[in-house]
Amino acid sequence: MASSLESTPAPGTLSPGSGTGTESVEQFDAIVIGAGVAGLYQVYRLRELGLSVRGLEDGAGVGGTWYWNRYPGCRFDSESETYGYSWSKELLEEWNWKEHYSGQPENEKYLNFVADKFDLKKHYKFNSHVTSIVYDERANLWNVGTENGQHLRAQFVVAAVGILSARYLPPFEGLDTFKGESFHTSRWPAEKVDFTGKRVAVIGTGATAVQLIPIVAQQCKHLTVFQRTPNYCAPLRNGLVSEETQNRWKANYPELHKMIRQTPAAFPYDFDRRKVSDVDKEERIKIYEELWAQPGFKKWLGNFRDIMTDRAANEDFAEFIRNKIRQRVKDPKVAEMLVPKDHPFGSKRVPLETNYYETYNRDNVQLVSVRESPIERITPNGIKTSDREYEFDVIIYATGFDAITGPLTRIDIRGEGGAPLVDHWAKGPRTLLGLQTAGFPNLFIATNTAFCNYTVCAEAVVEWISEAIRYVRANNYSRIVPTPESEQAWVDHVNEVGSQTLLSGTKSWFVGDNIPGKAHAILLYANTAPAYRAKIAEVAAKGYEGFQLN
Ligand code: NA7
Repeated sequence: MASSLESTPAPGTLSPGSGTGTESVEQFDAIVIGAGVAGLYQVYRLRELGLSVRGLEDGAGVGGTWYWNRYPGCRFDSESETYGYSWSKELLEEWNWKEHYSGQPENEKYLNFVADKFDLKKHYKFNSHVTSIVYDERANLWNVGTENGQHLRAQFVVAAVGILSARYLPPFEGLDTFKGESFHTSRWPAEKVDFTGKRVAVIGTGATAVQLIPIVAQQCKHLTVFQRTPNYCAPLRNGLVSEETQNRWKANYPELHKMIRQTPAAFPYDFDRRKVSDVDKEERIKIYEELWAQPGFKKWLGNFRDIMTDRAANEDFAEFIRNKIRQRVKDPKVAEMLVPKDHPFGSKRVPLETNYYETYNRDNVQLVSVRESPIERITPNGIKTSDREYEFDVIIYATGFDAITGPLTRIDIRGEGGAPLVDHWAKGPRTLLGLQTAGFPNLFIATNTAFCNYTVCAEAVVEWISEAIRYVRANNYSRIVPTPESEQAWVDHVNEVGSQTLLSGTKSWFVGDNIPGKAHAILLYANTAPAYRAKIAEVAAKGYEGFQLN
């Protein structure tokens, strides 16, 4: 049975730390976990500082998100020219993006191109699933263990583990009994999956499923989509990049990078300065239609400025989208099932789509609401809901991730006094600036947890961490760690900022509510990206205010 469900541990479980390999211990100045967007750049920067660096990567190659998520239709929802690294002029000159919203195969190629160009692969051990990171207080070193028995030590550890890398597989009863093929979208096989003549189920209708569903529907005999919560999906409007556009980007990258560093979420558009109520209904509809015709997230992040903070303003645009859905889906009953009513627009990540709604007009596609008839179990032949049993050849779990905290809490991380990170974070993540945690000296988190186009803020985070490590070494300190007071102040600030937006009141991975039993806490810093970058720069400029150096 082909399956992508066997290779990773079940949610919440820790892999065994013991291995079968060598007992010898390798020592480095720094260990970087992950070979994705942040990890590759982190290895590059630390090497530039003259540190000995070892990268550890779970996958067999570089790419992170763009290595694992190989499902049909997987692509950027960010504009390609904004997602690429900005730190190498030569790289910007050499790389050509093929599509405005580049697809996974090309994105994986890009990160391989970067890794080869800067000779980064030689620093990595691949197929190295990190299971433990334990602080040795006396030696001021971290012991890092992998599933295959590697044991390494380093003064600094940078966890560039991504925010959406710990897959979530709902603990459905009978999961292992299914006789057909089953896949989680984030552990998709490298070989092409052939759907010809097959009856396929997709569970989930988040950003991943919305990319996948229209493509699988065209290839399979019959597709059944199991939906719990309908989303406000908006047209991606992808296209090929012309030579002229490519050349224009190349000639203007400095200006583009400067511009996206000033917008709220580092995309090439800003919120309208006006509030919804500043403009009369007729004019508003005209503006909404114009936004709708634009590619990417502009309908979300280029909308009126109160759309994410004022429920009534939000409702005005939400109703506009609901009507778009109703216009696109022929069967009014199915259309109404696809119309979101229980949460504000944009309070969950907005899925961007190509022919998503039209897919439900196909004869071979059926939509099942698991709110009305919940999934009771997976059976040898398919899926049993409270209504009936459905038979399938393939089940696709597009059920998301234990976002942001999961990639760290699934590793056995222990800091000062042997204290487990999982306990310290029991009520939600506790960090200073998303970068470090009190009680875990010299352990850095190189993920972008700002509300920000991923690469843009990941670069800022990597640069901040690199400079902090340089500063520690140059000034003959041995450790940097947040004080408990400054960590508490940051947690309070993150909660305060989050509570002023519509994000905190909606069940989603932004607040941990997609995982049963996970603490409800705002996981992203919901301030603007420029405010985040200014804050981390200010802290560094003040000699790492709030951090203890000794
Ligand atoms: P998401 O956005 O978390 O979507 C997961 C989907 O799976 C969502 O529709 C969930 O419904 C559904 N789900 C989860 N558990 C169940 C159970 N038990 N039964 C039925 N349906 C379930 O993950 P994605 O991979 O789509 O996207 C993650 C991010 O990756 C995305 O935001 C982009 O940034 C890229 P729910 O909405 O929770 O009711």
